[in-house]
Formats: sequence, C-alpha cells, structure tokens
Amino acid sequence: MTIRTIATTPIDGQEPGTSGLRKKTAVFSAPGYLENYIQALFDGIGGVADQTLVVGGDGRFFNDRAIQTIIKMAAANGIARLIVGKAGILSTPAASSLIRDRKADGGIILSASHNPGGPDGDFGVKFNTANGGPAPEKVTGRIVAATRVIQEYRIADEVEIDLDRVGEVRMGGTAVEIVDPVDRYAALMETLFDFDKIVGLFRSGFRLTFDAMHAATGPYATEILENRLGAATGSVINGTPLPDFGGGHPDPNPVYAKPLFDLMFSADAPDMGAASDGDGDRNIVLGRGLAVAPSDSLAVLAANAHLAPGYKNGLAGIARSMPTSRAADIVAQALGIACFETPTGWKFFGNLLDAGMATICGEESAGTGSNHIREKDGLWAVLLWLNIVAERGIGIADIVRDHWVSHGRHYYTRHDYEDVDAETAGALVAELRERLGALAGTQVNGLDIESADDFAYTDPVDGSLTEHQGLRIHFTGGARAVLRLSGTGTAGATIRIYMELYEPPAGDLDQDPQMALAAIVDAVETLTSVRARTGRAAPDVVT
Ligand code: G16
Repeated sequence: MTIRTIATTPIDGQEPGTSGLRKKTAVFSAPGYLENYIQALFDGIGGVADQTLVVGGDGRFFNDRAIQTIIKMAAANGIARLIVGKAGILSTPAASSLIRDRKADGGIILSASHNPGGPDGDFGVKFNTANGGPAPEKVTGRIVAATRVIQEYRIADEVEIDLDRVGEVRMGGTAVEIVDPVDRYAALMETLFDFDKIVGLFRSGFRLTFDAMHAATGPYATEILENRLGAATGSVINGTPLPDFGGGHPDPNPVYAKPLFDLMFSADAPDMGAASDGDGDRNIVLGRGLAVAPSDSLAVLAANAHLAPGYKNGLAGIARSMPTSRAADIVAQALGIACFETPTGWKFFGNLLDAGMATICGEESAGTGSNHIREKDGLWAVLLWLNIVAERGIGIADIVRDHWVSHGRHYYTRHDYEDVDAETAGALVAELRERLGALAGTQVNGLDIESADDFAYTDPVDGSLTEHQGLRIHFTGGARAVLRLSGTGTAGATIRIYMELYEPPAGDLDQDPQMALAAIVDAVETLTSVRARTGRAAPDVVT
C-alpha cells in the first residue's frame, strides 16, 4: 500500500456545534476540507493505529465519496479495522449500537441530520466514542485544537472499495468489513419490545403510516414494521434512502412532514402516523387528529415504559434537555425517580446513561431514546409507542389525553427564526443576557418575571461545567421562555425561542397551544423585538 503524505494548512471554522461539524456540501466537498478534518479528528483522539472504528452515514449526497476518502485515510493512519455500513449507510442509532456491540473504539457518522441534502444542501461529520455516544466536549475540543495546527494528512493510494458487497476486504494492514446493519438492529429491538403483542395489534386491523422521508431509516422500518411485525405492506412510505431525500427536507416537523400531518388530520387517517429524520435518530408520533409534542412524548413514554419488557423493572431516572418542557419532571416526581436537566445536545446524556443514573432521555427537538444505545432513536420511540398502545388497548390521542388528565398539561411551542444575519442574532442574545440580572421582579405585558438566568450545567458524573446554554425567563405561576441560538444550522444563525405553560389536571386541557401561549409569545416579543430585528412577520418554523 502506497501512502501519500499531503501538506496542508489549517482551515478556519472547523468547529463542531451541537452535533458534529455541519457545513454546506460544497464546503465539505471542496479539495482538502474533509481530509483536513478527518486527519485532525484522528490526531485529536491520539491516532487510530491498531484501533477499530465504525463508519457510515445517512446516505446523503457526497456520503459515498466521503467514506472512500475516510477508508483510505484510516488505512494510511494504521487503523486495524473499519466496520462500514452496506452502501455506506448506517442510521445514527444503528451506528451507536454497532460501536457498542463490536466494542469498537468509536465511530464516524456522516450526517447533517434533519438538514436537507444534495449538492446545494448540507453535509456533516460526527465522531462518537467507544460508549456509542457523541463525543463529549473535551474530545471535540482536542479535535478542534488539531484542526488549528494541522500541517499534513495521510491517505492511501488505493482503489475504491465496493461498499455494496457485504464481507471483508483488506487495504494494506487494515481490514475493511462491510456489514448489513438491519438484522442486528432489529434483533436489539426484539429484546426490548413485545413483538408478539405488536403483531397482535396489527392483526386486529391497526393501521400505521411511517414516513421514512427517503432517509436512513427506510430499510430498518420496512424490515421491522412490515416484515417482522406484520404492518400492512405500504405502511412505510418514502422507504428508499436517496442522496437528496427525494428533494425533501428530512425533518419530521409540521412544516417539512406536512403530507403526514395532513393525513393524520384527515377523515381517512390511520390509527398512528410517525416519521423519522435524515439519520433516523429523531421521531415524531401522531394519533388521529393529534400530533404528540416531543416533550409530551418523552413524558408519556417514561410514564408507560414499564409496559414494555425491556423496561419492566422501571426506570433509574429521566433526563431531558433544558429547553424541553417539564412534563417529564412531573412523571419523574410521580415515579419517585430523578429528572436531570442538561444542555441541548445528546452528548450530555452520555455520562448519565453510562453511570446508570438515567434510563430514558428526550428532547423537544423530536428526540427520545434510552440506555439501549447512546443516541436518540426514532424507530425505538415508534416501537415503544406501539408496545404501549398494544398493552393499553386505547389509541394515541386517548393515551395523551389520559396523561394530561392525571399529570396536567405543559402547553409548549418553539418558534424558530432561521437564517438570520449572525451578527443581528448574536447582538440580540448578548443584549438580553446583559439585562437578565435586572429582570426579576419586573413586569412585561402584565406578566410578572420571577427569575431570569443564563443556563449553566455541571455534569453530575465528571463535574465538567458547560456555560451559556440558553437564556431562561421564569414567570410567576410556572410559565417560562427560553432563548438560545441553534448549534446545527449551516447558514446564518437560527434563533430558537421555547415557551411553555403548565395547566394542572383540573384546568382547561384542550386549548390550542399557540392560543394558550399567546401572552408569553407577546412578552418575549416585547423583551427582544425579535420580529422587528430579524425583519420577519412571524417565525419560520413553529413546532
Ligand atoms: C442535534 C442534537 C440534539 C439537539 C438538536 C438541535 O440533533 O443531537 O441534542 O436538540 O441537534 O440542536 P440545536 O437546537 O442546537 O439546533 P440532530 O438530530 O440534529 O443530530
């Protein structure tokens, strides 16, 4: 094997955000960009000689070429073994599971998640550690440091590997193993859920539409839902992964999964609708005429998890990201277990899961998962919902309403202002941060502010401190607003404003969330002038 050592210089801005390094595809595919980052990644983790890494991506445009480059670079850097998803495709949950099962030293996941793909879309690279979870900040910090001093990268001068052929080939001293991940993942799901019970549900005529959005989950969903569980053929739609996701935006929210939402609110709605995102870690679940808010989904799943065999002994604890509604806290309180509040980013759940302090985790951004892996898992959430429906014998909407009746309802909404000029967004946040200290005890639009702060998190396991994770404004009576900048966008800045209001069980549980939260929305506008400053009449996305 001939190894070429190519001289290079640092490239600005190779800094991972909430979930890996995400950039426009054109940036990632420019000569040397991916190579620089991959070499810095290898250097940052102390080299890959004699290691085993898992590699795969969500199948988006440039996925295949990027994997060929990574294989040649890993071989040139002396790696012992690469475990690569067939056709270069691995859903993020499957990658996490593979890293753990095969006791790999880590994995490289190529995905920009829910962001659109294609030559004009986005691309991303994420590094996961040996526990199967996203690298913690101390690891990404070392990778960033390596990007700033890189002087050369190493790449093997070899022919490309046939990624479609399952089996093992060699590149110099490196074993390159191409695996089909679907069976292994399906087998893991069979250990957690009562497949017979769910088969019975489908036999009784239960109808499901699962929108795989032409992304990574399609093959797993078809195998598990249709082939193993007996959902009617055609229950999985858009099941073939495509490099441009069929021209769609693989984000399962009301804007980008509109056809599914329309179906579930139509007269011919099936019993359950669900969708996952580009790399299969996010999910949305809908009943007839009801989209389950992701924060509610976490709470309902946690409250009912004991109905599934994998969780029959109960939960050790629940964890949610700070902007996620506090519906899960009420469940934890009722169950007598802890509820942890972490910054946004699945990486912050890793330590809690590893330490056995939390069993189920979730986020408002349509992510839920458990200690079976170290990533959120879209299909897992759908299967847990199915298992719960099969056990309880009532529909999704009834389960959610029943939950509100016993625990109260957290009205919740997130307003996103996308592609905002980065300076404008930064100034808006900085000014509000400056004023936080003076807000407590004041009134805005007739609402009393009880406290306001800038969220900081001390990891209870390793004691690490993460600051500036979102500005919180608590109103008297328990309502709150949170404002932060997204760490996953690739164009300008995205301002996210999260608002919630708790209605106790005896209160009015059937309001439209936007109506219920209108006063908080107005108060945030008064405090920030976000619409005027961004020049928008309304948010771009409302969840
Ligand atoms: C990633 C993270 C999540 C986070 C989400 C949104 O998800 O893993 O923890 O909630 O981004 O982050 P932000 O608000 O910073 O844009 P994914 O599915 O994009 O990998």
